[in-house]
Amino acid sequence: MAAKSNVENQFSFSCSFSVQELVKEPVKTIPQHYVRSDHRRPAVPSPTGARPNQMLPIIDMNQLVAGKDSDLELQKLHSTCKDWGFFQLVNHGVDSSILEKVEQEVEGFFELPLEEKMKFKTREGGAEGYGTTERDGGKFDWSDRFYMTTNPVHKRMPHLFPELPSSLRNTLESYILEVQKLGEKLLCFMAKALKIDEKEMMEYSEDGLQSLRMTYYPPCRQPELVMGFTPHSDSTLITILHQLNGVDGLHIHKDGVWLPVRFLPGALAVNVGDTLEIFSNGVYRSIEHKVVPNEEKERMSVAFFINPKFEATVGPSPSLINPHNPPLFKRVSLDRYVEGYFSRKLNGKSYLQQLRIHDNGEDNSASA
Ligand SMILES: O=C(O)CCC(=O)C(=O)O
Repeated sequence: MAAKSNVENQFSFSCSFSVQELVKEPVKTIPQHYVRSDHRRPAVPSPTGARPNQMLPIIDMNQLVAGKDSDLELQKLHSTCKDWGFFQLVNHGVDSSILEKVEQEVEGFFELPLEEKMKFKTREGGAEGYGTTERDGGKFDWSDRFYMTTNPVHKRMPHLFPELPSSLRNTLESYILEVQKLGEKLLCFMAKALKIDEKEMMEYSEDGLQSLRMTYYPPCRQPELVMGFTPHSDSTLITILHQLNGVDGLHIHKDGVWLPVRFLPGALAVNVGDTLEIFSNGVYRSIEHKVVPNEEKERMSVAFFINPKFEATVGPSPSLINPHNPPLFKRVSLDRYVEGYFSRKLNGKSYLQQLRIHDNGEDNSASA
């Protein structure tokens, strides 16, 4: 058999590193390392039996802050975090010009030649940087990502955020300031609804660990065979998601079924993460979600992850715990919690289950 030429080698290397590169050539057969085993495939509704995507519940930030029915809106926020763990936020205060700029800049980043993007590639054993992600069973998600810590600023990897093209970096800096403010406000409203002192919530989360992921999902002719993003819940307090170009694809796991969801143009999606489920002692629920690629269109998103501060202990809020409401989760330092999350392959809510205290009341946090 003839040896592969350099060009062929280069092409197969690029394709194994980037799905975006792979689809630049017409893909006749989806490579096996993207094809999920039968029980891990997304259930994609057939076009004839397709149900319209479910509209996520809407929370109006203006109503929460100053509306005449702000108590009602707070109640709605509370019940949505309990029942859905996912909502879309309107009148969120992030200027539409910033949202549009983020869209342009992130799109511009993914359009860069591969060798430019490879300067940011994920390093051996690390979680941060640019690349595709291997999942359980050696399969890869049908997406390219760029994940990085953004706060505390001294935890930013010197070869990632500071080295981004300056217009992307400046745009992300402006966006981050906006979503940080928004996240703080939302967490305070959630604390209020949970009857936790807002000061306690602020002390827990202010200037906390924050990170950002930009994801590019190329179109896929056979979306039923692949996974754009493997089912998972976020390890965060909350995540704020900007679906950049209005192409749907997010599915959430609610009441035992996967629901494809859609948002209003300009809305931001917010979801409860595992640490908030733990902090609220199980009152709020983090929600498993996944992404199924679109058959014809590319999809892009930016997720902003808000976590407790580094010195914090992940555990139920002390002000919620009493003899009638014992802790449902173990306590573990944020460092160990994050390390545990990233050292496992993503698998739905399995990490959260590990932190659950069993019926015998045992709190063996050393094993978490
Ligand atoms: O792209 C999306 O809609 C979801 C992304 C996501 O779940 C993540 O980045 O953790």
